[in-house]
Amino acid sequence: MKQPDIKALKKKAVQLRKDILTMLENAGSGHTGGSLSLVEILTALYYYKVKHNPRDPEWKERDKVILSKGHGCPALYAVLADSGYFPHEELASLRKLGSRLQGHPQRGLPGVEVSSGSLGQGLSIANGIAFANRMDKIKSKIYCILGDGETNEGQVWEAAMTAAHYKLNAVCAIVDYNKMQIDGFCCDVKNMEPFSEKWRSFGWHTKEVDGHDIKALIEALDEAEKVKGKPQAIVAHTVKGKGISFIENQVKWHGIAPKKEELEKALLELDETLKKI
Ligand SMILES: Cc1ncc(C[n+]2csc(CCOP(=O)(O)OP(=O)(O)O)c2C)c(N)n1
Ligand SMILES: [Mg+2]
Repeated sequence: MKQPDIKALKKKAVQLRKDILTMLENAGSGHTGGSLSLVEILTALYYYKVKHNPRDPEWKERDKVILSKGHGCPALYAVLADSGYFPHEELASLRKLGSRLQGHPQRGLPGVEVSSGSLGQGLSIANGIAFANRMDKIKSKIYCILGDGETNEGQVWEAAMTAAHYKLNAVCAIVDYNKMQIDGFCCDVKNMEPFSEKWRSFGWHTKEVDGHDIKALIEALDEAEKVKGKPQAIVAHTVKGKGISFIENQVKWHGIAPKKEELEKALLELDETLKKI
């Protein structure tokens, strides 16, 4: 197994946060908090774990990442552009009329595996792909990223039962467990605790990690890949709005974009973070 350069990946995460905030400010709308909480999860996936080829996005043997919490797509777009799926300049077209980079991901943009945004559906789609791959004897891993609020959706738990029943060990769910959703804290809206125990009792191999610790995420992903006969859930403890002091843990930052002065302030903070890596 290749050795990850954790320092380089941490720097990458800072650059991705800059791209995310810049494109959101330019769009004038979008989901800031839930994009920033995703960054290390996507970094560990795309720059370490996922078997993919940006020059051949439809390569049959590729692993697939499904962003079930589709509103976090600015983070996905930043990673896909940086990986070479489309030109970096295209990030400036986020949420513009006729753009391939809509407010929720759409098939048609290279690297987007599934159109998403209507919460609760991604895991069922992951199961379907895993089933099809099993029939076609294609060895590929299907990663499905869910929001914690998203798991209020009953369909998630139907899919969780299905994946365990059919022993879909190609499926790995990663929950961006930032403890918040659109209207407030998850524990107030609909408490999902004990959360990891739920996944475990549904028959999943379950691991909790610090979702901003790239090394811990990588270890959890490596562990998940070795599991036989069970789907795997990685419950990644994250902070909504991670990385920017005045955005972290603020409900109001769920669905708004930074204004020009806020962007400038945020970019300065990220420069400081970069110096400390
Ligand atoms: C089926 C459905 N219902 C409602 C919404 C509106 N919505 C968008 S984001 C969101 C909150 C999701 O919370 P969470 O999954 O925790 O996302 P995060 O905290 O990562 O932003 C809601 C209710 C939606 N996109 N789809
Ligand atoms: Mg959340």
